[in-house]
Amino acid sequence: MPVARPERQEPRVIAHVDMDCFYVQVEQRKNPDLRGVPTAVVQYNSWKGGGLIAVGYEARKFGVKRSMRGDEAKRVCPDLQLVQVPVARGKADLNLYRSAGSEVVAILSKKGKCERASIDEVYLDLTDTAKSMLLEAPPEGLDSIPEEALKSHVLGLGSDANKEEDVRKWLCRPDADYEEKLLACGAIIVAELRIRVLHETQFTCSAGIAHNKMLAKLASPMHKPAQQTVVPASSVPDLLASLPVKKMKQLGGKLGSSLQDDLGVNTVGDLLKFSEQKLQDYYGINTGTWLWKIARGISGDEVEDRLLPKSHGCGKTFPGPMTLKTTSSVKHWLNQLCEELSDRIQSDLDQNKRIAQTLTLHARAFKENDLEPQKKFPSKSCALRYGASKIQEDAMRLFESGLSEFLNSKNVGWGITSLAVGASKIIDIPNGTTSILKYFNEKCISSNSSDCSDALLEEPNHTVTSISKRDDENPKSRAPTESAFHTKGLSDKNANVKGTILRYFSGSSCSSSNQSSANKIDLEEHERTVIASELNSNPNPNNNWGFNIEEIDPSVVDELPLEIQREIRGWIHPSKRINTGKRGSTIAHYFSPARN
Ligand code: TTP
Repeated sequence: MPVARPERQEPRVIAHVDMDCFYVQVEQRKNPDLRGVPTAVVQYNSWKGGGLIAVGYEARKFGVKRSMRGDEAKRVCPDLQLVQVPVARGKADLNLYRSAGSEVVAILSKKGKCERASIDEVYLDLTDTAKSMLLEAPPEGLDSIPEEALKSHVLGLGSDANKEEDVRKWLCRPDADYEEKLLACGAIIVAELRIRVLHETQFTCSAGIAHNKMLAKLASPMHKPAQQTVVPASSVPDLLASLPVKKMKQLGGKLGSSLQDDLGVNTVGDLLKFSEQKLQDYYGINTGTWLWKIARGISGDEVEDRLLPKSHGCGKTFPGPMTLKTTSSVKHWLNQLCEELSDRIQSDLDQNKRIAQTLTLHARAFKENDLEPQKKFPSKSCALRYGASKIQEDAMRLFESGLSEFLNSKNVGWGITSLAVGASKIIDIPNGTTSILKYFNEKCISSNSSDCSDALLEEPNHTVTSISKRDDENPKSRAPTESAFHTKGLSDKNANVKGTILRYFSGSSCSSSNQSSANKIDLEEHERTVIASELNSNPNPNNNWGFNIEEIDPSVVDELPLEIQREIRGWIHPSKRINTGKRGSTIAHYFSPARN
């Protein structure tokens, strides 16, 4: 359920930039012969000419729509050029589009805090840039206003023959209040950015410029392609009065339906009839307040400083005759999807030092003689283990668990029309974080870094237990895996944990030393999580780790941070044990921040 965030008192200038028919533009840049020609990008399969996923604006004029299949689109527009999405592992390979999106993000992010919201959408917080402009070069003092800015659509300004002149006057009003002056600066900055994007990438984009993310996002598609729309505060009531609730982000689903069915609210403006108290009575305090605020165009959501995606996902649909009807066909396709997911999270790890923690499986399914057709295939998640084979294994188990729930354990025929796997809860690996492994990296370095990191990254979150774990089939990765990370649900916990830490203390699990620094950091991060989880679950205060202290090589202890040395020496010589209860002095405390 949506939650209202506190708004900032200071006015903000936020832009939402959305690329126009993005995949089509990428294909047109690749093949300039397609420019100006009706074009659509199709995810090809033999069923009715494949599904359209992007439609160029020239093709839209002929009535071609994304919901069409290739054959139907060709009937509507015989000259339509259908370009196939690149294929890898039997499914769409979107890398070309992803990196094209990154080119744009690189340009936009130079002007303000930038949040990459999807493959082709970005939020920008331009408040500081707009403030500087207002101080140093306010619009009314400029010799000329960029033409692109003059073409802006300013809501509430009306549209007549003198539109550009009206926009110029609006941008340069000396009597406007500070908030609106900032917005005018924002409009000029965005116009310049869009020109830059076009020059440097050959892509056009559209934008909404407003005082918050919600309004900017509503405005960006209002005038497409290659245009921008500005939302002055005074235009907000009119904008929302006629906006269907379902068009509002977060109101497309059940909440929006409930507003329509239970309260008779059809437009966002209709919400104004209800007091905050009334909305809270219906939907709870948080959501009630959120609804009350969006009805007034108020939203405190901040632009996050994030140039990288929040999650990774890959999916494939199996329409019509392609429907998957056997476990082995599902396994085949899940393996393809998981391989791609694994490649992507691995390169995120290598390039950006980020770890994904949760694996999720989604599917669309039907069953024979269905008496409850509204019942959906349940999405399932578990802790993500790195390494393609482990992801494949876990995804298959998630599928089996979801299928059994979906079928209610009945033995009936079923079909899968779509499969997707996702990696989420992505966290940065803090650079320079002190952790035990930092002190052991030199001793614990695999000769095959990917094997070692695979094993060590195996189970980032022990609390997720929806899937029982088996040892990996790869014997190379099994060695550190089986003892190090199977800490839950095993009877001989000591023996198990002993393997975890003593391997590093004795330096026996790995050898040689050519692992990349990225992988070293991965080891640290993961080990910290594992150790913290062990610490929290072990009740013995004298030996939190639950292994035989006598087996620790004292020379290794010397290399630890002082506070940890003291704690370990306290276990080895309990009589001399210092008080480690003080905040910040225990290993548990030492590692706990990373768990969050
Ligand atoms: P959108 O931004 O939704 O659409 P678009 O850029 O094609 O067109 P518009 O100018 O109307 O914004 O999607 C961005 C890209 O994401 C799109 O080019 C193709 C891809 N996409 C899919 O693959 N499947 C989908 O269902 C949607 C909606 C988009």
